[in-house]
Amino acid sequence: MNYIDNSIHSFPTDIQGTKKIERPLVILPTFNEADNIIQILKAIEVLPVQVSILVVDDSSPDGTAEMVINYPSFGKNIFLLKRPMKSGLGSAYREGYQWALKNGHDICIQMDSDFSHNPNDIPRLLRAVSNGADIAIGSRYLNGISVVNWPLHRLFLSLWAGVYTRFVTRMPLSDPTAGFKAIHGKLLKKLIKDNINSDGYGFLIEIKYFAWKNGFTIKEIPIIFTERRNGQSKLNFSIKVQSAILVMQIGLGRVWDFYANSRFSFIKSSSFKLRGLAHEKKT
Ligand SMILES: Nc1nc2c(ncn2[C@@H]2O[C@H](COP(=O)(O)OP(=O)(O)OP(=O)(O)O)[C@@H](O)[C@H]2O)c(=O)[nH]1
Ligand SMILES: [Mg+2]
Repeated sequence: MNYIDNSIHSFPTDIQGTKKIERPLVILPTFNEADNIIQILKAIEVLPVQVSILVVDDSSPDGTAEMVINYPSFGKNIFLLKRPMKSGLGSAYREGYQWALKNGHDICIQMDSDFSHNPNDIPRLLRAVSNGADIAIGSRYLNGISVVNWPLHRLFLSLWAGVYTRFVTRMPLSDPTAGFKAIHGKLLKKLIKDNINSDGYGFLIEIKYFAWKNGFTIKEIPIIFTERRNGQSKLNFSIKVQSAILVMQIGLGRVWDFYANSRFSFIKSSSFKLRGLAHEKKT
């Protein structure tokens, strides 16, 4: 892994009506986002809240990383974590979180780099965390359906994934597969410490389940989600299947916990760790 890691400057932040957040970091995972990356960097830079940006690029063949390096404010408030090969969205975020903690950021925003997530919603997510949430989730389905320009089959898939995930995990969220989030450093530290480790899109679900299971404060914020502006989706069949399997693993873990905690007290003390998910018992 090659860090292009210039020294970080501190960006005092003042979002109206909130406590001061010292150093928010926006993490932008990219794979072949050359048609979006400059526009999104610009859109984040002009926000009324000052943030640093970390692009986590998996050596995109279309030269996304080179465009970041050549961007005027690269090295001031914009940084690049370049990885040798395409390694999945979940692992991109995990490495982004590790980088954030190492560099003293106390809050992370995670968002797509294709304008499906509107940069203008960043201050609202930050405000929710500043006001006490450990994780603020940009929800597409909190006030009805707020999705623009998606083909019908894509919308049905997303709605079905939400119903399936809610049913299996029992998480009381309107949008359990959402990807737009702000996360407090306290939760980030625990995520890294407990080594949650799914690599793909399932990570977006796993992180919420982890927060919910461990009693962190979750707040959903309504957003409008728009079909990607340029470029191609990376969401393929195998990613969908992997995510469905991860949710099923969570469900099996819940069943195991239920029995371990009730009928089969002789296995009560055992700890059960699925690939990608550490189940903690509440004391
Ligand atoms: N670093 C890295 N980024 C990735 C990887 N896969 C996807 N991304 C990025 O993650 C974000 C979400 O991916 P998308 O392809 O937009 O997936 P999606 O938003 O679920 O699907 P669409 O709505 O169809 O665009 C985008 O910014 C991608 O460039 C990966 O393996 N590594
Ligand atoms: Mg997208």
